[in-house]
Amino acid sequence: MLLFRQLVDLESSTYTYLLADRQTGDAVLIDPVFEQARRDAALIHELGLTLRWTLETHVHADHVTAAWLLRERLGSRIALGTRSGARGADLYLNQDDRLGFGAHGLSVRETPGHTAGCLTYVLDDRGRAFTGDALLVRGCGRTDFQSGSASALYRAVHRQILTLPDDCLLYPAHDYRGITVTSVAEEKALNPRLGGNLSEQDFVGYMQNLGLPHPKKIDVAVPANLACGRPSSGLAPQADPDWAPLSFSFAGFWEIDGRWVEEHLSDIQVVDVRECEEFDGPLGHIRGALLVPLAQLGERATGLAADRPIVTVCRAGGRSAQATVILQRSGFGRVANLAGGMLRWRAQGFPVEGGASE
Ligand SMILES: N[C@@H](CCC(=O)N[C@@H](CS)C(=O)NCC(=O)O)C(=O)O
Ligand SMILES: [Fe+2]
Repeated sequence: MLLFRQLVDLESSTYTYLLADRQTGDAVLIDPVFEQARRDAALIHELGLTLRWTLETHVHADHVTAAWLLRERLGSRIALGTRSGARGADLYLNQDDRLGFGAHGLSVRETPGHTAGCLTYVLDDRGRAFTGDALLVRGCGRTDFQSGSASALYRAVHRQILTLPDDCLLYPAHDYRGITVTSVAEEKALNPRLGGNLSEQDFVGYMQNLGLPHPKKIDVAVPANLACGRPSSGLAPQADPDWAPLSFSFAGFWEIDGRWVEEHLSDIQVVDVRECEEFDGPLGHIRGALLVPLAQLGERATGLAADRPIVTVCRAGGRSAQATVILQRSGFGRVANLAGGMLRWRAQGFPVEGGASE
């Protein structure tokens, strides 16, 4: 069974695709975005997957890839087109190469024109293809920089993409209106630049008159992507909090596990956001925890010490996750949620004050 997720970076309108074999857990990520490395790593971790490869459809001009960051973080390998001109990848891909993940695989079609090194990745069953910026939904990538060529793009799209089965779903690298997917049949009939009866000459004329401004980040993005997204001057990854071994959840919260909390109780403030009767109820509470029911946290936050990190706790870790948001809004930088709340704390055998014995 295939696992498939379409992720978006709203800043650059870039789509990132996660594909994995549900049985083996082997995963690949197409076109990950630098600023989303933490999010993508969290999703991969939470789904129990192993990231084998990051694949680039091309050297992007508008955002930096997360390929290098993910290789550092997760040990994935980097693959992209031989003709991309990028250095530092683990594998350079050419027409008809196949990259497997578990029982699935993606085959490579060279689709130059937006850039010379653009690739389209086609799933084994030809039910889905990832077209990068060669073919967008009712559009296509521009051809006015990075060795672009409108003639080359016209031919590549017609020979390599529109020859796929009519019901093959096409997933682009960008959509600036939030449209997520199209199909070969639709684009063959309805693409206003490349579909219907439009000729190569019609297309070239169209592309010469797009009149688009250059992408805002082109001067940073292209050099960085030619090094597979390796940080350099002017390009630093978001720093992770270093006051404790926190993990970031795909839901967007920083979490901490019970063992570390138990060992560092005297260095932190534990803020329990349950109701009074729960705090004194059968689950008990953590030694030294300060009771501030969630509804009062906003107004009482100013009374918390600013010199010690805060760990929030509740019954199961839900309300306390929201508590981290409230505290961050109130200006606290070092805040984390106790994953699993008192239920997990007790299940792990950590001590409580009050409460009923098991
Ligand atoms: N406003 C965007 C422009 C992005 C852009 O030019 N995107 C390229 C793909 S890298 C493109 O081909 N766009 C096609 C279009 O906008 O029609 C930015 O500054 O990043
Ligand atoms: Fe592009």
